[in-house]
Amino acid sequence: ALLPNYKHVCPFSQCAANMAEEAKKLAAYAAVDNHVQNNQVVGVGSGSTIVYAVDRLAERVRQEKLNIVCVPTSFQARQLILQHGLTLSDLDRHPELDVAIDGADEVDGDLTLIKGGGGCLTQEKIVAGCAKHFVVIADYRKDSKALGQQWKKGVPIEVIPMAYVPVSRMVAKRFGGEANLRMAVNKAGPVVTDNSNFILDWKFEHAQNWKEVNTAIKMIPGVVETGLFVGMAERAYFGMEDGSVQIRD
Ligand code: ABF
Repeated sequence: ALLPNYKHVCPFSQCAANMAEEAKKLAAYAAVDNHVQNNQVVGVGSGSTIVYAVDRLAERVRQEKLNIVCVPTSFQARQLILQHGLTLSDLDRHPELDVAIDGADEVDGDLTLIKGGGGCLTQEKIVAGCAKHFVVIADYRKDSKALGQQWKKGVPIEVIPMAYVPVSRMVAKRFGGEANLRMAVNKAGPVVTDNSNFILDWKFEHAQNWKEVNTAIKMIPGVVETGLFVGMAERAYFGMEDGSVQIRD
């Protein structure tokens, strides 16, 4: 069921937050309804939008008695799958997925993505790369003409811990801007990924050829993966402020 209309009962900031949540839900439900069928292996992304997708997936599995196997992209996704009583698998048993559904931090007009705001970019990219179809779900705030217009925190780069200083220096020297070690919220230490690595957030200064930049950054010793997803997403669903869903192919 749709959330109630909050426009007249809450202060503006709360309205905006509720609107964004409703938009996430609309996108997630549309993607699950359009792309998941019986007897499929489904990649489950990470973040807050994917929570709605897993809700819908579990609902459909229950109601339609679907046989669905889920492959997670993170510890969070694994927990979500288990909490919803869905069938958990992995790439050992299911190296080929029918579809992967995931959120994003920013989606440009070419379906190039910035992902990894939640730090799960490497497993997300691996799972997306194993899927026949990779579908993105997002609210209207992620929709962008050019990367950097919406997501201001930079491109996440997962690095082997001992290499974070040289990688940071090389990225800044070669591509401009600065690449800063992501710290835990309490600043007590660096954020550590599910793969026991660190994250650099590269704040770039201008638009670049993202395919070339992605390849070049990945060649730097110590880089595990980047949050640039180029040529991977086949379709994006955006939940909009007016309650509609926009599709980008
Ligand atoms: C993951 O979660 C990411 O790669 C991205 O960083 C984030 C999007 O989160 P949300 O859905 O909470 O905006 O998919």
